[in-house]
Amino acid sequence: MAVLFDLAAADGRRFSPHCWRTRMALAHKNLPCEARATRFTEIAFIADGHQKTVPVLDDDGKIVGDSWAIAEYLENTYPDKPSLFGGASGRALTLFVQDWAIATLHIGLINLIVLDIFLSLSPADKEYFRTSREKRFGRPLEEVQAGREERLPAFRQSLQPLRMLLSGQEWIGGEGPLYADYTVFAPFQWARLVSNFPLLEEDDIIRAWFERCLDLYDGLGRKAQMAG
Ligand SMILES: N[C@@H](CCC(=O)N[C@@H](CS)C(=O)NCC(=O)O)C(=O)O
Repeated sequence: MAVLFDLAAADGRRFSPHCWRTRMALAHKNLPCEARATRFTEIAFIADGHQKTVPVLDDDGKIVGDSWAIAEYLENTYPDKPSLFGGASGRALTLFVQDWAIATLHIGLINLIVLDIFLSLSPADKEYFRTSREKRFGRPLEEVQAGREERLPAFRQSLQPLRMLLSGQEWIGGEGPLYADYTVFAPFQWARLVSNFPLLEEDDIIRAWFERCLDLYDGLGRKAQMAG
């Protein structure tokens, strides 16, 4: 069975957005995997020792790092299984969706939940995460997250293109979910798993789509352990 090296919090919660894309992609392709708990401070010891980030897939000895490279590997290696992109044009358009998700969701969310992420980590990871992220932000994690209530309306407003799309179709992929859905699902799942901060209003159409994503593949996303 394939092994997916999957970022884990102190209590085993799997919260990484990049890893969630890959978890969903493997399920979409109907490929069973062992999602192996990996801490930030254990990434350097994965497989060949050359990996800097997770997810990393070990597919019967074939090591692939980077979520996009893994998606392409799965699409090319298992062409008879359900397509992740829906063809060459779909693959090209998915890159835009992924870029939007990173620029709008990952960047928007990290400022709202970075301290919650830190609090979920194991002691060794806490030290690594605080040092590396405070270097990146140039200030303490507490300050980055402070005042998030005031920034929430702008974050919600930034999701308008997604709302407009979902008002006319059930999935970003159209009639069924595709990798594009998973790239957008993953950062919301990240927030759900480490934080209790209410990101979306109760009646936000994005919520209904997110709930549909949580139900996919026998509730793979929903079964994941939540923030306590
Ligand atoms: N481009 C990579 C990015 C993966 C990534 O940044 N993963 C984070 C966890 S969500 C990580 O492993 N970070 C390692 C670190 O910060 O040292 C991908 O899409 O897989």
